[in-house]
Amino acid sequence: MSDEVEVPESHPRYESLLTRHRIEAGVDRGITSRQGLIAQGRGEAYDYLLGERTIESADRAERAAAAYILQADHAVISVNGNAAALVPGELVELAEATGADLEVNLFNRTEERIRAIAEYLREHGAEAVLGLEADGRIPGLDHERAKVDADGIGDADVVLVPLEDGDRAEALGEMGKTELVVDLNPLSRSAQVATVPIIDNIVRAIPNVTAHARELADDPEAQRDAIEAFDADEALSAAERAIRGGE
Ligand code: PTJ
Repeated sequence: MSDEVEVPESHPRYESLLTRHRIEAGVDRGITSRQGLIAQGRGEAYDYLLGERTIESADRAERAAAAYILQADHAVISVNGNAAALVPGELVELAEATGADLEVNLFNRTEERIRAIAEYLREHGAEAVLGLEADGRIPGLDHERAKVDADGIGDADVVLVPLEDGDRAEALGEMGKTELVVDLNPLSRSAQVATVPIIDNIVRAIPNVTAHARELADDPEAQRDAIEAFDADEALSAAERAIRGGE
């Protein structure tokens, strides 16, 4: 997939147009679902109101998320069609920097899309991509997202779940897993139930989690501090204030 868009980098909406192009190309390539286009539009509206920047509370969330991943016994980064189209290389880098696994998990699941996403991640340097076995189930979910790899999300104690609806996030929480959610909507159910809600655009969030992880890697005390300093309710309120009031 090419990053080329027909607008110069100096265009004031360049980043936004590039992001749209990636989602569009993701649909053409069979990675992103058509619903992914709608989800992206929804996300963009929140991002616009946030000022298309990483607010301070989101940066603290990204640092806490990095610390949770580093401290995990087994961290898994769940990848859907939007995440794969927008930040394939960045997800691979985060996995490499932290030792986390990558697992494809889809709402609109088809074997074809799972394979296309796994291949796309491998093209971006991933060595192993989970999600094809689907030999585990998340209890209490009656849709396709319940299908996980038993030795992947099934076994994980920490799961990063970008851009999804809330019921799986809730079910993962009930399984006792620590959930790190990336979602531009602070009112979404997945953000509301997350241990760490990251209210930021995934294109900014993932590289920033990786940067924090690199900085925290050899410092367990700083990891503990990052986790202790983070307050999920405060992060949700700060994002809502920023969106509603432009603060
Ligand atoms: O690939 P699949 O089949 O697993 O399907 C993925 C989508 C995203 C289509 C599916 O999970 C879905 O329909 O999600 P929702 O219910 O639309 O929720 C997506 C959430 O992500 C919304 O709250 C959006 O505001 C948010 N969002 C969209 N784009 C971004 C985003 N958050 C962060 N960064 C974005 N770029």
